[in-house]
Amino acid sequence: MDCLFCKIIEREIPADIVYEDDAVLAFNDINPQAPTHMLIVPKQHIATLNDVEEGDLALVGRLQYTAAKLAAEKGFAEEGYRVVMNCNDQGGQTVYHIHMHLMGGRRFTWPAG
Ligand code: DGP
Repeated sequence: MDCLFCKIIEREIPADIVYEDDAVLAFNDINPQAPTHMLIVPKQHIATLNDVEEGDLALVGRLQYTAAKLAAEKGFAEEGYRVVMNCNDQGGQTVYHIHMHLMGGRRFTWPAG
């Protein structure tokens, strides 16, 4: 499968990996939008949020749980942070393997652009 994030998971493409367990991998975004900008991805290939099935719900929850743990490790859990999941073209998705952006270390504005 020609998927960039699957290749990072398989170590075929290098990335700055910050966390790994049996189900998820987290690595620094190549184009950071904040002092800390990580991507948390499931090891299972799921192309978009629209493809999440009922059996994947714990896995998707684990992305959020991992984001909160990493935010605490980075020291910005209390001051706050932003998590984002983009879906399809109009939602801003460019890599078709679901991922949670974890951004911290600056103030974010709303609404998002
Ligand atoms: P999205 O637009 O939501 O699909 O986010 C994709 C993110 O992936 C974007 O912020 C840039 C990041 N990205 C793209 N290619 C690479 C890569 O080769 N390595 C890393 N670490 N991040 C990448």
